[in-house]
Amino acid sequence: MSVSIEPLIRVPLAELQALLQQVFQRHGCSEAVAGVLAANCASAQRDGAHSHGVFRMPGYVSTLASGWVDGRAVPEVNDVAAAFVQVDAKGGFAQPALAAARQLLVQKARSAGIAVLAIHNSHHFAALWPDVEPFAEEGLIALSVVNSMTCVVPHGARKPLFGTNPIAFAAPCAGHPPIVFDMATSAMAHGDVQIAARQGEQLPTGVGVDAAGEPTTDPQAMLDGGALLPFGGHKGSALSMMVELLAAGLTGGHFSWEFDWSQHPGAKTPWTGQLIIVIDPAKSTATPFSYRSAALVEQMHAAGLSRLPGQRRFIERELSSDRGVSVTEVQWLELQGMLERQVDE
Ligand code: NDP
Ligand code: PYC
Repeated sequence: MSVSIEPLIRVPLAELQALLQQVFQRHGCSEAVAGVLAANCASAQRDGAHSHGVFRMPGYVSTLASGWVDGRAVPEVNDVAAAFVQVDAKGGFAQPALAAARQLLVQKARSAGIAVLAIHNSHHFAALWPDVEPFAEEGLIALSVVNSMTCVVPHGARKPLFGTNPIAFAAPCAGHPPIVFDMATSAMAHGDVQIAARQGEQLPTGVGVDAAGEPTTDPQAMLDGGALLPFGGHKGSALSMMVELLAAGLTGGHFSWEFDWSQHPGAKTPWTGQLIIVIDPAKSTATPFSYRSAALVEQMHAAGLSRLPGQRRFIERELSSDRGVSVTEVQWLELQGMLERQVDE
């Protein structure tokens, strides 16, 4: 879904990232946290992942202003077992927690063949692919899940309970970019529903329900007391349940319904948990994995596939590198404004 039909400007990635870093610091993040979040948000914008790029900045800023998240948190990394790392994000963002534990996680994965990173007490407000793609770039396979905030009705239930709960996967592929997918287990990401509402668009049936629990195509009705549905009926619902179990049940983070942000007006970032599993395919005695994944990709193309998951982003990335990252004029001005003042979303 495109973010807007407003006039666009094109900005070098480094310039956008530097501005985002300043905004995060201006609104209470430490330099280290601001650096990680700015890189994440700029890369989403670069790749055309609009629901989790610059669009998210007002939400980050209002959340920081509300005192709901600690932008200066220093994560505590615990080496709990041969293949298990735990991080207490200390009420800060999940990405700096991953950054703090990453070296140990990779070391364990390369030694044991597999390693788990369990993050809790963390806020994740971003796309998930930036958390897994770099592992594939260094030859590893990575799978991550994060739960969000109650807004999805489990299949067969009457009330929302689950979050939009994405699953992201990345694997190396010889002679090709990594194979990466990243998908909400809801029929649509909450961010895309917000964008549709702002643009006055209608959504397909099966995406969500209104406040009375009746099917609706109106995104605003889904946001105003309504809810989303899992993708694929009972199948997406089972995956969403799995995400709750792994990202919250296993890590010690909050389930999507377990936190109460009502005393923090402006808070938008889910206070939950995240799990990352990293596998070193070099430990397999079979044909090197990246050749096997390349064989699969080639057969998929031979079967008529025109596009792989992740491919749209890689094409956008190339365009951004040639022409600069697209940002609407309004967003650019808003970012400048965020350097001057607090923002209410
Ligand atoms: P999409 O439905 O847009 O895409 C899901 C995946 O399918 C992507 O890997 C995408 O690749 C791929 N894809 C899309 N269309 C095709 C196609 N025609 N053929 C092959 N592959 C295709 O994503 P969602 O709306 O489900 O999620 C959007 C973002 O929201 C994600 O980054 C997710 O992490 C984020 N999110 C974050 C949450 C959080 O709590 N932090 C909660 C929920 C969502 P490509 O990228 O190349 O288009
Ligand atoms: O788009 O569903 C979403 C989402 C939730 C938290 C961050 N993004």
